[in-house]
Amino acid sequence: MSKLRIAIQKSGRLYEDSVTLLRECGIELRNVKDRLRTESDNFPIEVFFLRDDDIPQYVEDGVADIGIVGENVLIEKEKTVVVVEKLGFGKCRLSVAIPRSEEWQGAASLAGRRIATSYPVLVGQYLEHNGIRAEIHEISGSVEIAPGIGLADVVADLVSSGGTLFMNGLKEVETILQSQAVLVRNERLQPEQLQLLERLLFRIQAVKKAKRNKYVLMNAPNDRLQEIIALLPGMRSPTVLPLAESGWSSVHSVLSEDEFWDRIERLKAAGAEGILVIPIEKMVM
Ligand code: PRT
Ligand code: ZN
Repeated sequence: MSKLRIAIQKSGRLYEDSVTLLRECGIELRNVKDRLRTESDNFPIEVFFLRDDDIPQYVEDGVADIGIVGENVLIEKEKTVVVVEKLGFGKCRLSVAIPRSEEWQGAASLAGRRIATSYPVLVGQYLEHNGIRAEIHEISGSVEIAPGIGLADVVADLVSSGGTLFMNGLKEVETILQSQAVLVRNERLQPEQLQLLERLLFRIQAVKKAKRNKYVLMNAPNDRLQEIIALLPGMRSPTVLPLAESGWSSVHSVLSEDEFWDRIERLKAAGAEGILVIPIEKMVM
């Protein structure tokens, strides 16, 4: 039977989240430690563990059918693959940072300066877009120390908390790219692989949706029921069950993250009591 071959990071910031996502999709992987490839007993998938930088190439070449990689790496590598889904982890941004003592007057401040970065393509595009000429120094790691040791004047590096820049006397002044991990696929997948990808994607979307939603239960006085139900969206409509105590009902529904606190406050104000909030594992619509 044919398999779906997926490339994920071997170790590093995307590894844990990538393996966890597959597990949450019900895909059990045989011992993943220190392996270059592994398979699953309960889904026709083969996993290749690679350096993140190599993933776009593997997927473009069709050595892997699909892959999980940061948008920053994907764009930098300029490979032709199809982005299937944003995965919501590995979030960071590629930013310009300058010594804290310097003033920033927009991209023009970079004219004629030496910029250290691991992302020469992205930085080159940014400079071109702004009509600025500057010198790009490509270095593969520890970009943040470049100004301190006189290798460059400024940097363009990945940032998440900003702590690394701060500790190196730098300040973030401009974002070139917002990035997160994405699922990518080869442009010309075989029908069997496309079908397997559809199955995987269906599961990924159910997992993502579940994370954005909570299951809520509450007790509601029957005379306020209409008001309370009106505050709850639910998958179709809320479930209402009578409580043992007359005059009260138990109301069950699903609330999304972005409206959660606002709704809870309004439900309380409408007379709901004993509100329980429960995480959802999967959500299939
Ligand atoms: O060995 P391999 O080549 O596979 O891994 P790698 O060392 O090239 O990459 P890795 O594991 O560091 O990162 C993989 C991907 O994670 C990146 O390509 C991004 O898409 C994503 N990501 C998310 C990050 C960060 N957040 C991040 N903070 N990648 C790197 N960083 C670095 C940042 O450059 C800084 O030096 O982490 C440091 C700490 O960041 P602060 O701002 O929190 O201090
Ligand atoms: Zn890398």
